[in-house]
Amino acid sequence: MTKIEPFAERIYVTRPVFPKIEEVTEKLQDIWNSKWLTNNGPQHSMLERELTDFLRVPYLSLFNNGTIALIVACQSLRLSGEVITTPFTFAATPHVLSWNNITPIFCDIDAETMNIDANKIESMITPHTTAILAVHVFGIPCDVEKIQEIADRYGLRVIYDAAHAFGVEIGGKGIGNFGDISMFSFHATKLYHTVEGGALVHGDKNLKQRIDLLKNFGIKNEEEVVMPGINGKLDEIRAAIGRIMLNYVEDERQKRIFLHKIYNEELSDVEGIKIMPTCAGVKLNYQYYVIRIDEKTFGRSRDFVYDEFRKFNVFARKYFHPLCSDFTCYRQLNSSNPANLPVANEIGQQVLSMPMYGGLKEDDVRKICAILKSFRR
Ligand code: T4K
Repeated sequence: MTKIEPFAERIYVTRPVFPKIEEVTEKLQDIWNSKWLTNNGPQHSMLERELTDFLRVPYLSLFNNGTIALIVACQSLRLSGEVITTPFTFAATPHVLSWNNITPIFCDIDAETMNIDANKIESMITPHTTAILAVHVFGIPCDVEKIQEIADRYGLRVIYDAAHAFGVEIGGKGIGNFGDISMFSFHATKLYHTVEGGALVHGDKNLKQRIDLLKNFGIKNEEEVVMPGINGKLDEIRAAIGRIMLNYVEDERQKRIFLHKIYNEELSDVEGIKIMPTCAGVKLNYQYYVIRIDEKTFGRSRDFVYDEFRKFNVFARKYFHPLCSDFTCYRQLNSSNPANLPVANEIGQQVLSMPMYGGLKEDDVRKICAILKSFRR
């Protein structure tokens, strides 16, 4: 077998999409002419309208990042007590509950979708439960129907952390139309970004008013401050970049669809590697490409692969390991007991997010897969 040489430069798990600098300069000139830098300026208003259309949702409020947006989502619904969520997510998800003085209750995940297991939610409900905070992890939709059915039966609110799910549609319906509120992250590492940024989407006009007050210190007018709000505002420069980036998102998605197919082609028959699930009736965004490595049948552990990849200049990531339930701030919770989370604990040891961004070439992906296959024993 021929020896595989390391990549000449580091291959990261992702790379942000950069717009043409001239387009940014042009928009900056508009901002300079307007003498308006932040606090609900014209770029902000236009981006809110454009994203409302793009995501096919009734109402949308922009934010300076997805985490502040989620904190405000909990405030806007006046959540308290306990909220049922997933341990298999980015740290921000349970942290927004803690910032609202709410106890996260970790529910196990589904072995296929890696999302909260809707069949296990009901057994975790107590008199203190006020909501379900589910995550469409890696852009794969949760079981939205079952979650809503449980929420309706118990009078619970539903918030979706849709940080990974920009542009995803279920049966032609924008994914932001499910639950009470959904949050999108527009961080630089996402398929669509505003450098840093995020949004809350929902179907209730009064809720939009409340959310918009909460993200602006609760200021109603110069004489009245009506609630203890925060500063969650997106500035004009990032809103303008967001407007430009809307023209890039479909092209980037198409490039990732192509790379996703190459990964599938190379890896679907490799014993011990599980590729991403497919979802009937769902328009996916192909933001991530995540594999699961079964040590028994692949002959090597995920951690071995992660370490060895680095020697070839491939910087894959263990999204999401450690589980949130293993963080020092959460592991004392009853629901964090690994016996309660067998699937999440198993998947947390197996997942690896592979490099995925439009700038990758077909040959790069084929080489990454060849390196991976060379590790097999
Ligand atoms: N909920 C969920 C489920 C989330 O995944 C996230 C964020 C949130 C909520 C919170 O939303 P935000 O408040 O962030 O809007 C990254 C992102 O920073 C984070 O937004 C994202 N999830 C998470 C999954 O990934 P890190 O700590 O892994 O990022 P970092 O800096 O290691 O970047 C990853 C790779 O990207 C680097 O190895 C190289 C490349 N990179 C990164 C940046 C920032 C670049 O090439 N250029 C860059 O500018 O969290």
